[in-house]
Amino acid sequence: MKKISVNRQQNDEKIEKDQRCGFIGLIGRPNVGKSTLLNQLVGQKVSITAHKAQTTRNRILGIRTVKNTQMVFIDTPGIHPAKKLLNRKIVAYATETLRETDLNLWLIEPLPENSLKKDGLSVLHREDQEILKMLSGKEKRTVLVLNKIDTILQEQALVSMDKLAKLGDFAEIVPISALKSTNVEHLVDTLKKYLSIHPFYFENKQVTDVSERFLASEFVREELFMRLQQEIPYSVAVVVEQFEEDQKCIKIACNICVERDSQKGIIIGKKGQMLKTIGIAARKKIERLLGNKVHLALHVKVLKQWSSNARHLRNLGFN
Ligand SMILES: Nc1nc2c(ncn2[C@@H]2O[C@H](COP(=O)(O)OP(=O)(O)OP(=O)(O)O)[C@@H](O)[C@H]2O)c(=O)[nH]1
Ligand SMILES: [Mg+2]
Repeated sequence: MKKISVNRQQNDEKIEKDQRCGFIGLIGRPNVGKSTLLNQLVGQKVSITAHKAQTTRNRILGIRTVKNTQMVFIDTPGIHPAKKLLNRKIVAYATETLRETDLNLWLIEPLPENSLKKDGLSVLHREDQEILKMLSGKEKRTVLVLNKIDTILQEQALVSMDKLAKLGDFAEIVPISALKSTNVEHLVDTLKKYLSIHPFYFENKQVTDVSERFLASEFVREELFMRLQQEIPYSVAVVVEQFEEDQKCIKIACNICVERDSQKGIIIGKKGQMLKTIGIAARKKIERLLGNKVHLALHVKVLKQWSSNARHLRNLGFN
């Protein structure tokens, strides 16, 4: 597995003694901006994002090493009441992460206007009430991150923070906009003091634990998420069948697995136009990631009801 790394100027600087290091979980309900924040924190796209909920399906590490500090962020799937087997598995990835972290960032969106008049737990969305319960039972510290402050007035952010502060014993409350990168560096500075002295877990230049192969499949899935409607994004899984480099380019072939024949037709589109558009957009993203010319072949395959079938899920890597 080839590791994805960047050449950061600071990595060339002398690493001081007394390294500080820790695992930091990004926890929250779907669509609050966890993956957007992870990408900002590591300075490159290692986790896909979309305006639809339940985009992330795996635990994805984003590693940020500056001088003597290494922060290992863990992006997790959004926590929600899950019925389908696939969703139960991905929510478990998130809740199990809580056992392994040194510190957790609980991402939350600004409270809606009708909540600003309320007090106590009722200001929270039901899913956030459950997450608060999970975090409260843990001895680890939680930093509450109020994301998407670019969508509200400062006054509303202050009232939101005031109400949220009363709900738990948070180490800090930090307002940010992950999308606009507002206050993200302040968040990083704030986190440093919660890391223990420990040798680095990863090499200085490594930014993620996922392979280029996995990211290629995720970039295809991101295009499917962005361009398809209703239940279809939730019925697709992307599997890389070929990933080979020759002198001219990297040849990648992916199977897009769907649950029903009708979904296959929609993804292929009239005269294959939809699949072609998805392929071109995904290829451009993969070329940017790999810094190489890519030949991308996409095939759509029906794998009946894969998201509710334990054997299919295992074969697709959801253990
Ligand atoms: N306006 C605004 N939008 C944001 C911000 N952060 C994220 N978003 C948007 O919110 C949507 C969801 O972002 P993601 O990063 O995919 O959210 P997530 O929490 O990882 O979602 P799941 O993986 O489904 O749990 C995307 O459309 C982002 O562009 C922000 O600070 N401001
Ligand atoms: Mg995500």
